[in-house]
Amino acid sequence: MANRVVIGSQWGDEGKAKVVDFLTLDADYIVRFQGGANAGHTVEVGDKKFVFHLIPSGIMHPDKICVIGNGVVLDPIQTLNEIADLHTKGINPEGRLFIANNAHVVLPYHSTLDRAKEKKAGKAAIGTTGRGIGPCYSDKVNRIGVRVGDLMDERELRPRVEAMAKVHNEEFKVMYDVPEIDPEVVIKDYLELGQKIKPFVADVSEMLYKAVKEGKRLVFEGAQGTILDVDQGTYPFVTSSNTVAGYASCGAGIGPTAIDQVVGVVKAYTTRVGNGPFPTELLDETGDTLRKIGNEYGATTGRNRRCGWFDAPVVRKAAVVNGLTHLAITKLDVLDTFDTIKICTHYECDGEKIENFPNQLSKVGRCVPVYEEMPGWKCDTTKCRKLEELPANARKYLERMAELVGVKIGMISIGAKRDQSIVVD
Ligand code: 2SA
Ligand code: MG
Repeated sequence: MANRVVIGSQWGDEGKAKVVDFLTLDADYIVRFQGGANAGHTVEVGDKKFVFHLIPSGIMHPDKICVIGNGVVLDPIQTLNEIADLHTKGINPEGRLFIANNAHVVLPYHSTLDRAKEKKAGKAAIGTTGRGIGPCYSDKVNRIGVRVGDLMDERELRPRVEAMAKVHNEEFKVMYDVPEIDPEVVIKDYLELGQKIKPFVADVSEMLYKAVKEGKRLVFEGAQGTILDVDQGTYPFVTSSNTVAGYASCGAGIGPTAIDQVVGVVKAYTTRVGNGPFPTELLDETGDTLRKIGNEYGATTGRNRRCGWFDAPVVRKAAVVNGLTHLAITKLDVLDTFDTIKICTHYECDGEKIENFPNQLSKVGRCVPVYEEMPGWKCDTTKCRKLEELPANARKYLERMAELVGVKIGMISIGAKRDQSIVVD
């Protein structure tokens, strides 16, 4: 049985949670490896809707173990809120939720700084979620961060917070006009929070190493998407972590040999939330229709998602940088009522044909999408459960996507519910 990484192949919100939930059915461990509470993972089971930001959605399955790896930036307050919320829904995560003791902690000043920086940037703002993700990862690589394991021991926490507060108060406070940090307050508050999350804190890599040796099945749940990756995306309009499959290894503290398959989740069209270039964006009625039918509003911030046609160069890039073995196509049903559907097969830029999404921002901005038009299928696909049950035009659309990307389709989703899934052999 394969260990799989599930990755967003576009700009996030591809429906990863639905695919992860489905693949979780035959997995033992579900592992988050990057990002933080900027993620918004929505799962519908029966008539209940669950939105997760930090805790892997696999927690809904009572026999699964959920892991938050060292690559995640963890806000303990948000984590405790999610744990409390799970209890109200009759789910007890104790004994099967584990948080890496070397994951970095998002402190309140990180979100304050995130928002202050965005405000100061004005028109150049990234359009972040304001959850403090960038400042927390900055502190991590700047070697002034606080880690989850530090919260359990004042001897660890005090020097970390004092170092962080010193830099913050001498530099950021002045640059961004944000309040001063009192290290004593942070130490007191976070030692208390540390006691509350203590039952969940573990040496996660050791645990996963054993699990792999015992032949347990792992699903690594990516957050955001490939084109938001800090190296591969539309830099600087990206998130502050590596969102690609390779980071599952770094961010969970396991070797890359543990990974067998990489599933790229692909929305049947494209969306983006936040600023930055988006070649196939539709700023017209068609874009509004996609947003309405697809319910394209941010799960974390409620922001309108920008909508556009399927963009093959974007997903081709995802195939390349993630080594995708399968595609999982989601939200195909959103296109059910369209007369015709456009596919961007490649771009034209400075007189050149471009098939792979460029790394240079201004070049992306100059790319003009070249479209192919396909007839719609104009019928309800939400009740289809087999590939053969899909209308011929829908199958042709899927085939064309797979052909342009060069990766086979393993799964198709035609609705938010768990059973609205088609497995392709
Ligand atoms: P940040 O907050 O520093 O990570 O923001 C940097 C960029 O990354 C984008 N980003 C996202 N894009 C799509 N979905 C995300 N999660 C939420 C959701 C977003 C929401 O599931 O809908 O609710 O608004 C997510 N998280 C980060 C962000 O828009 C910036 O472009
Ligand atoms: Mg999301």
